[in-house]
Amino acid sequence: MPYFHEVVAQHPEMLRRRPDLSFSRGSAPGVVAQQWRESGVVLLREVLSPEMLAGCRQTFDQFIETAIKKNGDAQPRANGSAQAFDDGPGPEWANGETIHGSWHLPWTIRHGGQFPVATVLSQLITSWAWPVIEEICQSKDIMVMFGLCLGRHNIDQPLLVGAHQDATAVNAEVPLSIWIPLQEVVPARHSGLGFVVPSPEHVLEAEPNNDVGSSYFMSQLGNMWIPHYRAGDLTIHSKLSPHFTTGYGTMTDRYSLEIRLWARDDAFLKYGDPSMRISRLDGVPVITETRCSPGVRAHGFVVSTALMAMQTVGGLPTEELAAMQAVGRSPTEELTATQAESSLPTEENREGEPPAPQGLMAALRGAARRLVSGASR
Ligand SMILES: O=C(O)CCC(=O)C(=O)O
Ligand SMILES: [Fe+2]
Repeated sequence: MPYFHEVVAQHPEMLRRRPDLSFSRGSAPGVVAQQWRESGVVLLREVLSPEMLAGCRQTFDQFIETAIKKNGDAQPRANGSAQAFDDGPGPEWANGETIHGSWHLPWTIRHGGQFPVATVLSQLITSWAWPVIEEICQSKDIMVMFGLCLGRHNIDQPLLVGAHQDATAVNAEVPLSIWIPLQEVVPARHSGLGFVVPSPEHVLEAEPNNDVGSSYFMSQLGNMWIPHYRAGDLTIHSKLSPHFTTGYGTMTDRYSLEIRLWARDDAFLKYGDPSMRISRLDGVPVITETRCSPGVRAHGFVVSTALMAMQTVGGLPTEELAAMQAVGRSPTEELTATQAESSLPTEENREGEPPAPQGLMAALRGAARRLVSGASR
């Protein structure tokens, strides 16, 4: 079975630019969505700010150094008090990372009061990519399913060729994944992603480890695309798009996020704990609902993400955010739980709602109102 670096050296055409699959600000969302449907993957350029991503990468790296490798000097509670009620890293990392790195649920990746997934999502919903995502989902009412999202630290090891579809490797139902590197990803220098284009329209037969196998890979050499991502670029791949982690053996570090979301639909509610709902209010994307049941230890993250997103869309002044985060850091877990469980009073859910809780949702409501009056000015 061949290694990636050998196959890429023999077939450098895998690295060629694909202008037909690459889009930038100004691309019509309908055109991008159509290409995504036909090919299974699209690259969106210059979506996020490289400076913001560099900060997120640093936070992620500090989390790895202090909470996973445990060779930093951070104390267990140094992450911030309410957030300390959130789950810590999964038990599989008790002895540190593997030689390939590690992967983590979004609410466990935190350091110094920062959640990289919260920061990236806040900018994503105000970016030029958001209308594209809405067009792909064919809805302006989107649910981010946090339990299906991941953050990954990858160490570039030499890898044998292979590929998977998220329909088998992640979830048979969730139609897409958004892959966001927190840095530039240069093929042959950093581990990244590659895709088979166009995507088949069905689930491929896979081995028990979900890999579709090297013979499938070798049969598709003419259809391979390994993009060069600049910091700020992202790809969106469908659940049927065969794709692969590339590995060249350079040992460089790569940090990336996998965001899984779709139109809010009853079929997806089972994946909605914890989750965040983004809808449009007078044309502006706002957080209209958050969900995090008392037993789900992600409240600090959900509260932070919702507040940060509302601040980014312009509805929450900085002072109010600071005050709200102070409330969010209240030492009683129940308080944060109540706040995070409530939802903004949309027309459908206002009835039968308990009295408006003080705190998070009250602030989000105020923010939404301010946005609406601002928008109608
Ligand atoms: O980041 C990686 O190496 C794998 C990511 C992946 O398979 C995905 O986002 O679906
Ligand atoms: Fe995948």
